[in-house]
Amino acid sequence: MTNEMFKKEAFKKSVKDNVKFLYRKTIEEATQEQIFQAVSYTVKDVIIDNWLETQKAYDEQDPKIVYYMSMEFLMGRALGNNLINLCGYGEVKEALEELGFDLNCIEDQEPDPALGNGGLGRLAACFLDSLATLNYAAYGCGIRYHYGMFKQQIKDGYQIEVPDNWLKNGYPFELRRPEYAKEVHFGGYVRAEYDAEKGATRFIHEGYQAVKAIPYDMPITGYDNDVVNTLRIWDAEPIVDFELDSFDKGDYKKAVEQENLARNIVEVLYPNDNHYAGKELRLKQQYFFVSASLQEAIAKYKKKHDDIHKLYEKVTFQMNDTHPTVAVAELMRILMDEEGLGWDEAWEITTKSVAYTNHTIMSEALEKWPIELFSRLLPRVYQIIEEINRRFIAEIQAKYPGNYEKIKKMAIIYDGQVKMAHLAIAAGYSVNGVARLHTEILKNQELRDFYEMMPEKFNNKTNGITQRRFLLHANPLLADWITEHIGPDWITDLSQLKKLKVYADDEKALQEFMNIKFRNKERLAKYILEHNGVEVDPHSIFDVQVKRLHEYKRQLLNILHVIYLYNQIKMHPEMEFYPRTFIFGAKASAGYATAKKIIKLINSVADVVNNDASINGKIKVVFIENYRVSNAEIIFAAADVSEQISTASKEASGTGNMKFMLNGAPTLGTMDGANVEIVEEVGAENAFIFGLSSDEVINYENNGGYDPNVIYNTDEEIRQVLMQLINGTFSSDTELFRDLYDSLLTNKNTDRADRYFILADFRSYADAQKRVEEAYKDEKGWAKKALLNTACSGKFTSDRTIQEYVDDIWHLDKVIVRKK
Ligand code: 26W
Repeated sequence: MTNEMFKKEAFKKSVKDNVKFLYRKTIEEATQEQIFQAVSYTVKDVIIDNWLETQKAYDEQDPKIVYYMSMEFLMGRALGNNLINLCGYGEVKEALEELGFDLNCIEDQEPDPALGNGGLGRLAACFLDSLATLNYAAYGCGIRYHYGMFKQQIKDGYQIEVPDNWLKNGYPFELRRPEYAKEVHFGGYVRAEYDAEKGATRFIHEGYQAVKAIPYDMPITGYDNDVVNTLRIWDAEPIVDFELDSFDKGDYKKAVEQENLARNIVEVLYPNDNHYAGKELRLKQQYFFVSASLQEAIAKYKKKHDDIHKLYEKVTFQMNDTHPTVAVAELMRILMDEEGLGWDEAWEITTKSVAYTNHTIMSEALEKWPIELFSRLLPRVYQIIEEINRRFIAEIQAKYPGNYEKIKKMAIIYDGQVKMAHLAIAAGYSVNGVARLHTEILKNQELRDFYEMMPEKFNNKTNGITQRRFLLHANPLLADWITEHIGPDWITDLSQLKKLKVYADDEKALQEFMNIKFRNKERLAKYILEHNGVEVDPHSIFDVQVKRLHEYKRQLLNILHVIYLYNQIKMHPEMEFYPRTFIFGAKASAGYATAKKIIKLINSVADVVNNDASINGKIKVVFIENYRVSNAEIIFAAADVSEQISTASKEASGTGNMKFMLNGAPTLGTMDGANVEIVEEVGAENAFIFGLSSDEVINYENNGGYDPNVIYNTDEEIRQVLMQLINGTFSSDTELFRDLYDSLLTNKNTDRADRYFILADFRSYADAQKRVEEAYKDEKGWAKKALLNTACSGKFTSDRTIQEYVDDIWHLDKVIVRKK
């Protein structure tokens, strides 16, 4: 696939010109970073034309628009992805070679825009890619954090967080749009005023602090269709620049406060994943981007339409988890206070415009704001939520007369807190989970009362990932091989991959497939040597667990099993053992002590195991520093085994599991999240499943947990592994891992022992690992499993997910931009 716009000679000239104009340098004098900037500007030129064309098409065709509201967009690098989607990657690579540059190295100059934590943020990025590729009008709405996800360094085995100053050199793929600035108000008080003419009370917000929201647009290119959608992220600026004379006016304090508010609000992404901390600044961030985005959406709608009552026919807002849920009340406020509608009209429009996706059932992730904080920061919005709550409770009472338990469980405001999930469900016209099992758990456990009261709102949308980034860009060798065998249609229709099934017994094809895997393993081995200084053997099994560090994801189970294997090899040196490289990558939230301790443990085990000559390099343990989107692409392509070992019921979906599968790595996992559907697609014989089921876990939880001490006392090998945490095997400080040891065996006031069923699942996990080894030794058998994983991964494209959102929730129209 080629693109006229990237004719080599014209491209080279444009890059040279950009280097000259931007840096007053010749190509020979420019640094790699400067070449990156120059190339990016050339690519942006191509994009701008399509961007304008897309805007024009939207103006003419007036499609319904989805606003995907998300605190996080984990975009990853844009240059390579844009070249892929513009079908210019090959030409540009060659053009740069002729200029003496390697496109891969140029791509490496780009900072990862990491405006997200993990799954939820990366999903938002995949969705934008699919929306543009499928010709739907969509805006991403978010925050232009000055500092994204921190960079992780490992020092002495410990995680160190380093600020991610991604805007340091200027980011070429963004466009500042000051002409669309909006004002957002915080604090102050609400004054009620009776309007005799209308016979109605008006509410006037006064004494507030104001912040100016300035949008920056990032282009989202569709694949080979000339569509360019927009990710609009908001930056904050003070309304009036700090003026000395305001001191005289007595406004000095306020001027300083307003300036500080603007400075702080978008400074940094909260690095918590699945953990609610209740920070005031976070609520400010939420309201800031939600208010600016809604104002913009309504202004845009009103340019073309004069009946605000029909807003929902042209506009829909998807709330990515509860983080933007204040949108419900803010939309009500705008419709009533600014558009002059009454409550009922405003409520009808709102409840036909907002929809909610739930991404987690971890109770510690639920957002519940203290009413003191909420009402002080957002007095008018709070007032509206109170009224929504009052009416919602009346509805509950009408449906369940006298049942006060229901009110206690379902009210939006209760126990001095505003419960954002309840607000999202009460107002949303759709509530969806992100994998079949997850949605069932929502309906039958977590949100049971809501499901009972309004079953029609609930639906499932199993997550997906974009094959453009995670196969076409990440794994060019495999992408080419697939295209040679089944043609290029898989790039926009991933179900085509099933055509590869005919090669499942074709020796030549299997051989080629595994050769590609081997070359990708060499590429990763090189990366690990360069970045970790550890040599790993690409002939060993690459067993990979990369994801955020969280107890429920059970990296601890993985590393305890490594210790167990190490003990086995030490005890029986003659035992047959297929060499294995255990690869980890994970960031821990800065304040999550247990997670950080697990990182230290992994690195401590790595130190001992990697340096023990007596095991002949049979096991290597590698912790890849600073796991992020850009190195993820290299890692997925090189994996033999995909570790998806969360405690069943805890992982809403997982999306890494899909990226591994797409790249031909069988899943070693529990029946959790989307693993269930992965196994359904690929067949149980091509996965390695173990552990308690979600029903069993939930059953234990509802009955006070289980007792891990029984296992500790009866299983000698497990006991040995646990003892090694506190006997100096992995640290001269025998107390270093005491907390981890205790967490597995001792009930605390707040927590049950082994909350995540690590000991309960240990034997079953070890057996599954044994099965992996046996299967891997059968070379042809393994190749077949690997190939079938790729062949059966079609369901897990975000194109399918997005089409389901469109069909069942958003009802968007396709827009054609390309006129050819
Ligand atoms: C308030 C703090 C906070 C921050 C982030 C709470 C919750 C979150 C996210 C919802 C956590 C998250 O990323 N969840 C993940 O979402 C993915 C996309 O749907 C799923 O694949 C993962 O299973 C889920 O953990």
